Amino acid sequence: MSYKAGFVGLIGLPNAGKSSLANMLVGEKFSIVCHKAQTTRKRVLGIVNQEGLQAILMDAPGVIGKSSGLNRFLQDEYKDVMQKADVLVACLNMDAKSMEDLLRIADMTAASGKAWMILMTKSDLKPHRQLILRQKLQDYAVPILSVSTKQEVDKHKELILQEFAKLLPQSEAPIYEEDLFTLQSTKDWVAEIIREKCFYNIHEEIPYGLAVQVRKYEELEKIDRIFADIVIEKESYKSIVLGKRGELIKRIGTEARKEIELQLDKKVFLDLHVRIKEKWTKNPQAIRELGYVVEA
Ligand SMILES: Nc1nc2c(ncn2[C@@H]2O[C@H](COP(=O)(O)OP(=O)(O)OP(=O)(O)O)[C@@H](O)[C@H]2O)c(=O)[nH]1
Ligand SMILES: [Mg+2]
Repeated sequence: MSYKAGFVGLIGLPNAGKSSLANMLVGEKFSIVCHKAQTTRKRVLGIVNQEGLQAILMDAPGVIGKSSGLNRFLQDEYKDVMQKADVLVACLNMDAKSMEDLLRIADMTAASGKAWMILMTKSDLKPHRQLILRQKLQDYAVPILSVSTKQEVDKHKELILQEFAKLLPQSEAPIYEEDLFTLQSTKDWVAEIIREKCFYNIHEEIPYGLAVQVRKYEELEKIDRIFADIVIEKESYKSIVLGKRGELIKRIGTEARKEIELQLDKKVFLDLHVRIKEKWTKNPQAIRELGYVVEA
């Protein structure tokens, strides 16, 4: 029987539901999700293994038109994902502000010259829009599916994987071991979970200039001891991140710890510390130091 394997790049606007979709397909939460735009920064790889198929999903940042500082990294990162993927999925979210933005994503994906397909994400929202969009997209002559991560998940998953199996290249064998579902290290994953809890709990623009770095990870027999920094770009943000009597950072720590413990199935001690790195999102060297580097 023929075997198919390769990399699938998820391309869409910020907040299009790419990470939610990736988690749904993999069946594990390997990529963080938030209602705020620009949650995903560095690409995260998740692996779906099925009989005759290995799809390596590359969850990328959303497509943005800005190109300085941290935004420059986000732009370089999705472009690199587009280049490295075997198959591209244009994720067109039904709750996007404008239809033109969605058509632009489709055009951009088509222009790559790669095998691709369209997924209309968040299909539980605005059903009327789906019909109009479907008509406008017909000329591309690529598969179009609708998907919601909130309804009929198994059905959607099966249909999408069937399309991947058609589009991905033949391969002699799986590219990665079949019992892996992500290539992210525990340390990086933990930093992402903490960043997700910051995104949910801290308001206004602060999360966009916030990074998390795990300083020390001690794996003991009965407990993992994790020491992490929440890095912000302005001194004046510190009191906001800490909250009254340190209540906010405590809540962030508790939420992150609970999720990490659940996933690792182990007790965790989590120590969070706020560190200020003035204007790091505008400083290319600081951006790199915080791990935002497009891999060669
Ligand atoms: N109604 C509805 N909401 C969804 C669906 N999928 C995702 N969402 C929500 O949409 C928001 C954004 O989801 P993400 O998966 O973080 O989107 P993303 O495209 O990865 O966003 P960035 O990483 O910021 O580019 C979250 O609040 C999700 O809960 C869906 O199928 N239906
Ligand atoms: Mg994302």
